[in-house]
Amino acid sequence: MRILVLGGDGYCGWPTALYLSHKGHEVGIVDNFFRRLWDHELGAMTLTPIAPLPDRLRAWTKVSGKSIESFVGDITDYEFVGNIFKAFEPDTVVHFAEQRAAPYSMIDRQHAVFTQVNNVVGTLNVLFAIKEFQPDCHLVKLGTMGEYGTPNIDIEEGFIKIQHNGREDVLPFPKQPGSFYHLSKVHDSHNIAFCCKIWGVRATDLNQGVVYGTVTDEVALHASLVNRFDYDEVFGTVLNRFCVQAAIGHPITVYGKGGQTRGFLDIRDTVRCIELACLHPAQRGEFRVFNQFTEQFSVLQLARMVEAAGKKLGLKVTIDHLPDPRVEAEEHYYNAKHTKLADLGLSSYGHGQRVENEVA
Ligand code: NAD
Ligand code: USQ
Repeated sequence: MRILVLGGDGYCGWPTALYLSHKGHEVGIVDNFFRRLWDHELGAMTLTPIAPLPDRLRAWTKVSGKSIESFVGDITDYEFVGNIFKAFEPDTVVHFAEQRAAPYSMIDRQHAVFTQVNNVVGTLNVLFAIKEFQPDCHLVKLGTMGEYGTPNIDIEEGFIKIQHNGREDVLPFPKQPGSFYHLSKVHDSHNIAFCCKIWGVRATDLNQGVVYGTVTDEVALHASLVNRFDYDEVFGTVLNRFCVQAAIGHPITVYGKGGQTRGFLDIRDTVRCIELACLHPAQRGEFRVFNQFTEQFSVLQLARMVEAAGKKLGLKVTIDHLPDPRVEAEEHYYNAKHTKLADLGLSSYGHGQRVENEVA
């Protein structure tokens, strides 16, 4: 397949591009290096020293004998997006290219507006480019489990059967996102579903849980292929942060009671989920939603697991409960379905574990 990876210089996009290239697909990467710029803005840095994209691509060609084309530019610029579609003619577009940190989107008005404009306009441009230049192209879009929030009922994969006043319908699952970032994903989902309906676009919305880890088989092949690993309080996700805290002797920063429960997956599963979605495309006009995670943990359970793992390594790990800087339920019911990717053949690297929320 000819697969265009938007956001291919990022944490999930880079290992995905390499995995797809390794599997024999023709891969193109699109990125404008916003993510590297936000590090400068925040005074933060990936723990692993990532190489510039041209060096990464040269290293990949050297170790694999395969080449990945790159297109540097901003997907909120429609002319740029249109030109890439004309040049690359993708069968599939995998869209990672968004501002993805909830805390970044909550800094102030400017960051909230930036996040929503960047994410919503970028996705709209991709949808219009599919309609104008490549109507049969399958859009594989990264959404988030956080679109659903934490309702007091089981979370379905995208849709729920509802009976109301004696009538029945299958409707989009209610969305209760917890940040301007998560809201941008809800807006995207609505726009994508609408374009599937009116133009016959084929799309898969992958509601991904929190990703952990950094190494995949491909990024391990050469020092210049190393993936980014964020641990700062804005872009660092919870398990990655806890591991770094344990390693340096910093108390683990559990926000509030730690009963916040989320779906998680190993980065090696992210890349496999994406290929599965590409290989089994949605039908013309179909808007599919897959919940993309393999394990479910509360924040406190993660802290305890990291504490136990640290102990085995001879580290003295302590756990702190800090006031929660976010507005979120610290104790809640959580049971999210995630069978559709498994039905397509996903066998996970994770523990496949569903641990009940011990605080709740
Ligand atoms: P990331 O920030 O590391 O990568 C995103 C990439 O997109 C960056 O390289 C950035 O420069 C690029 N980008 C952003 N805006 C762009 C624009 N307007 N034009 C061109 N390039 C642009 O993020 P990530 O962790 O790799 O996440 C990728 C996607 O997966 C995001 O959509 C995110 O919401 C979703 N996701 C991530 C996680 C996670 O735990 N990391 C979990 C669930 C969903
Ligand atoms: N948390 C702590 N301590 C920390 C950091 C986080 O207790 O030091 C808690 C948060 O309060 C939250 C949970 O851990 O309850 C998860 O936070 P996170 O920063 O790891 O993840 P989140 O903000 O939800 O965002 C991340 C990605 C985002 C993706 C989302 C998937 O940054 O791109 O959409 O995970 S999901 O959580 O399923 O929405």
